[in-house]
Amino acid sequence: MSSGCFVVLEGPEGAGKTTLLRGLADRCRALGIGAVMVREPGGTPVAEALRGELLNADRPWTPAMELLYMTTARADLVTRVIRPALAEGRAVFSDRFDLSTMAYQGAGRGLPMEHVRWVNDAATGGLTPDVTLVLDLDPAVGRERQHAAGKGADRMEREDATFHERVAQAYLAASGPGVHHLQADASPEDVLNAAWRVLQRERPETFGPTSE
Ligand code: T5A
Repeated sequence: MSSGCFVVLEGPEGAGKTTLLRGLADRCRALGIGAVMVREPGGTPVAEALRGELLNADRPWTPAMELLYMTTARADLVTRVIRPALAEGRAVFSDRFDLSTMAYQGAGRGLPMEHVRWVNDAATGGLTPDVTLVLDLDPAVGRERQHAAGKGADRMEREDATFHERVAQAYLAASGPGVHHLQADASPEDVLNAAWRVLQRERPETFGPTSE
């Protein structure tokens, strides 16, 4: 049986990850590609409960607690949902994963990157995405989009502009195997088409050959 394909969508607040995830889900459905969509933190009953606490603006989390709870939620999601789906040969799309922890708890909170990497590795058992699509967008534009959509600010979104600038810089600097940057100020349809071209180039056996 094939080992599936693990795709992660990343980027600052309001960059369009959820919108892209929906577009990818529709396209997979239309093409008969078996796909599982998850979000982080979340995706299991335990992880969704942790999400509620982590994003609750009234909770006094320390950076270390935040790191440990984010990765606890990830450990549950990886064990119960992501690994089993990949073992069935499915495509798994996750709205955020390990790069979020590097960007928010590492660059944003200033925790030592080696601690962030170690804890993440312990949580995932070394699972890494096959493809990471980073949506590049000025964080101020992302915030405007969230305000325009009427989204209330959660605990992370209440952090000041310099925090979100550090997060955005970490995303801009992200590189490595399977990491691709997409211009997120394009229309949702153009972002979806650009993402799909990357997936076809990276995994033609799952997403079909590119027509380029
Ligand atoms: N976090 C998470 C950590 O600190 N560490 C971690 O390890 C992890 C996993 C999660 C929070 O947790 C933190 C990061 C986050 O602060 P969240 O709500 O899931 O919170 O994350 P957000 O990024 O805040 O989610 P949003 O839904 O606000 O942003 P999205 O998903 O990037 O954007 P989306 O698709 O909802 O779009 C926002 C608005 O923009 C419009 C949409 O219609 C919507 O109104 N839009 C566009 N407009 C113009 N052009 C486009 N191309 C557009 N695409 C979408």
